[in-house]
Parts: sequence; C-alpha cells; structure tokens
Amino acid sequence: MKLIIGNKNYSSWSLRPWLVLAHFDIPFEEEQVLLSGEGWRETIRKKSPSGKVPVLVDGDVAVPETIAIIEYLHDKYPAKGIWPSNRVERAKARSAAAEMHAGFSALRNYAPMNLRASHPGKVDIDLVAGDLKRIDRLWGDLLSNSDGPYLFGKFSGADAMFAPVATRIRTYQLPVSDMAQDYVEAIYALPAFQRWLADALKETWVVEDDEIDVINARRT
Ligand SMILES: N[C@@H](CCC(=O)N[C@@H](CS)C(=O)NCC(=O)O)C(=O)O
Repeated sequence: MKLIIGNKNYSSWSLRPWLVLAHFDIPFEEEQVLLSGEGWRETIRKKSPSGKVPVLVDGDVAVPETIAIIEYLHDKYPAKGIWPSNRVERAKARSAAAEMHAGFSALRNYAPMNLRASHPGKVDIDLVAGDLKRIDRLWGDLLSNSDGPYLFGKFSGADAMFAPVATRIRTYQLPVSDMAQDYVEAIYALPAFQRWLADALKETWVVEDDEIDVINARRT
C-alpha cells in the first residue's frame, strides 16, 4: 500500500491519512510529489484520479480524498481502532472529522499550515475568529467528555483530521482556550506527528501561496 503525499511542510491534507497509517502501525510506503514547479499538476493527475493529494494506492485501487482514505483504512484494518469502538462516540468522531473536511475555510485560507514557520500576530484574528470559536467549543466539548489527551481519549481518525489545525494554532499563536492549547501540545507530543515534523523541517521547498507574508500582501 502506498500513500502519495505532497510537501510535508505545507500539505495539511497529506498529513492526516499519513498520521493514521503511522500511528496505527499500518505498513505503507510513501511517495512525495511536489506541489509547485513546472508540470506539477500533470504529474499529480497521472497518479490521482482527483488530481489532488493525498491518494492511497492499494493494488489496483486508488483512493483520493482524506476522509475516504481514513474510512478505507478503517474497513481494511477494523481491529486497529481508527474510530472509537462505541457507536455513539464513533458517530461523534466521524461528524467532527466531516466538519473539518468540509469547513473551517477561513483558517485554511488565512492561516495555511507551515510547519517550519513561526509567525505570531500575522493572521488577522477577525478573519478566523468564527472558526476559532467553533474549534474551542467542539474540542472543549469532546475533551471534557473524554478527559483527553485526545478528542476521544485515545488518538483516533478525528485527531488526525484536526492535527493541521493544531499546527496553525502554534505557528500563528492563534488565541484559543487553555484546553485547546493543551490539545495542541498533545498533537505535537504524538510520536507519529514528531516523525512527520522532523521530515518537514528538512524540506527546503517554498510554496508562495502558503506563505503568510505573500497571502497578506495579496490582500492589501
Ligand atoms: N478534499 C481533498 C483536498 C486535497 C487537496 O486540496 N490537496 C492539495 C494539497 S494539500 C492538492 O492536491 N492541491 C493540488 C491542486 O489543488 O491542484 C482531500 O480531502 O484530500
């Protein structure tokens, strides 16, 4: 099984299923494709039916879309516990994951994942305030219920979906509740996340569209 991913510093969608594979000890290879430079779109289109990464390739099957990849892994490895075992908890975890997949567009647009960077104060908080409020509420409710350190106690597919948000909170020092801040630390403490981060910090590619100074300059 192979996961085709983008740049580890910037590709937030790639991080999510990679974390599931790595954390749950599922054997996989990874292949990285660049998200910039000449011909990059054509290269991705040859490997991914949606023309986007991540895409999971398992034999003849190519599965794009983060949520679908996580569900495919859950189907293939039901004993791993990618989703909580309790039906109600599982529904809540899938709802949170789906909300992340479909929403939080302000955070995605105005505070892109950039693991190597530290840009406190560079995100206009008014633009992302609604998303941060929802994050505080959603994470707060789930963490109070589970007692942490992850949204459903043990790390699950829901945490994989929110890991890139945790990195944005740290990179841009976005104001969140103490509980959310502790959750950010828990994501950074996860050994699988540390492995991804170490690889990301070795990368040298710069994707201008994901650099906050470029984004802010375009807005003015
Ligand atoms: N909805 C997709 C989003 C994937 C996505 O936007 N991936 C970015 C890289 S992080 C990409 O492939 N961009 C290339 C493009 O948009 O052409 C998913 O859940 O996997």
